[in-house]
Amino acid sequence: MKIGIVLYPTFGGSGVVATELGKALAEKGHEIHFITYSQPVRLGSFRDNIFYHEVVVSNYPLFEFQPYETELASKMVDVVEHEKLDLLHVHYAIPHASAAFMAQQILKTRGVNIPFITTLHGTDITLVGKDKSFEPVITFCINQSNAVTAVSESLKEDTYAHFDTDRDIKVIPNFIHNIDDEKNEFDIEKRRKYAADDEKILCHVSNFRKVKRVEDVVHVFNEVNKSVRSRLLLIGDGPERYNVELLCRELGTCDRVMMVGKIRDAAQLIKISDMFLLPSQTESFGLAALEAMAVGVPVISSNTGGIPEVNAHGFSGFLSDVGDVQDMAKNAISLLSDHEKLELFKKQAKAQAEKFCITKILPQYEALYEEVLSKSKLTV
Ligand code: GMT
Repeated sequence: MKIGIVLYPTFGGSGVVATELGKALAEKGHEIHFITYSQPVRLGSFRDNIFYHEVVVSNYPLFEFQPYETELASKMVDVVEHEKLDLLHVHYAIPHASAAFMAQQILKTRGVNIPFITTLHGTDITLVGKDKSFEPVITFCINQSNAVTAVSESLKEDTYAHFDTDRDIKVIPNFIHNIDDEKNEFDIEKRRKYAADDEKILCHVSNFRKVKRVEDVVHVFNEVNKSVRSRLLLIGDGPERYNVELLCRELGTCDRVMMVGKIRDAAQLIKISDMFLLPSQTESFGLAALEAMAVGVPVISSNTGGIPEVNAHGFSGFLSDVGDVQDMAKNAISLLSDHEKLELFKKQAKAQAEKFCITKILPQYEALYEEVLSKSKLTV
């Protein structure tokens, strides 16, 4: 199949999932065309069957806001027509699904029939619960997509709660492309750069937005460090970073907290950690937690949204109510202070992640593509 994948090229979960999906499809022989405004961060170096089409946004002085959606729709029209794509798969509804609908309508007037699939990722749905101004467009796009998928049962339910739609939404969970591949060998020398052998490492990866509650990460760490000598590894960057730095100064933990900023291959650093913290306010899936589990790192998380579908309480880690940093710290200490239990949870975390291996998920997307294509051929 020739598939156009529209995505955000950034470190955000939807972009990571879309890029890894494209890479896996390309490995199976499909021809993949990524369409977005800069090279996806997870794309890496050249690969067979993968093409990248950059959407260049004009900065004509009249525009106070650049018309990205229009440029994107135009690029989709061009790529579909000239690369003879079979279907479009757009990740994140805003504005990818509405741009895809526009491209589809334009192509119809040129005698080209192209179906599009929308994958809902989280904040494209949950954000709308707070900002109703998006609602008419998103409802329309959900109803007009040739198929809709959501990354968790929880997100599917949120979609029905926030939007006036009863259309079928297929849950296809996020996945892990390479479970603990050879690149990510445990590296004791690397670990020693961050912590002494008798110290534990707690880790958090995110875009440091409010929804991630990174300050809770610091509070949990502060409690843990009182009982178990530890270090905190913070990976990523975003609007809350400064507040987090202030909190560390206030608590006097700066010398034990390492903020490494945005890095491309976080798995190598996550792997030297003993525990991953994800105390989010809401999370449709929690890909960062799954990526930690895949390299054998247990997860202490909140029990919100789709996280309980990923992190199995008492098996791959522990779940607590949002904001209950005391409970999170208690669970963390119970694991970190018991060597055998920690080793068991590390193994179990990896076993839980294997349920989300790409080999189980890819066929679900391929089957959906086939179904959508055969339905769209019938309607021509
Ligand atoms: O909100 C983010 O952190 C970014 C966002 C995205 O689309 O890039 O993440 C959402 O999609 C991820 C991939 O499906 C999920 O793993 C995240 O849980 C989800 N974030 C939220 O729901 C807050």
